[in-house]
Amino acid sequence: MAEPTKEDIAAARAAYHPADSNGDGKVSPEEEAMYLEFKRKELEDADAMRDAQRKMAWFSLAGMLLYPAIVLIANLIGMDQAAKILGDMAAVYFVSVAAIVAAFFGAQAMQAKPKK
Ligand SMILES: [Ca+2]
Repeated sequence: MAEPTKEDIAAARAAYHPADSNGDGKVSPEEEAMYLEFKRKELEDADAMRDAQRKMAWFSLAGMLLYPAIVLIANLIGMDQAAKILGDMAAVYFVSVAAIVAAFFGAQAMQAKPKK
């Protein structure tokens, strides 16, 4: 059997439509409706993901900024053990949260760049 030429591949690509799920070369109204529904879901998912990431970044940032205050409060209300544990955890906690926040803003910056 002959190998498909570049022209064959180009023709197959041109005939292909992502909405044509049964591959008959036509997009029926059902296929179109399904395709649009699928696209809508995709957009909703991407939107929900962005919201979740944004919430997570803000939550991390708030935790980072409130951390010293929480240590102080624990100390003031006499929870010395809690204050000590929080103090011991601080190094790991700050690095982890900084990584989360950096990853979030890094991803945002990458997405903002136009695709080549
Ligand atoms: Ca079809």
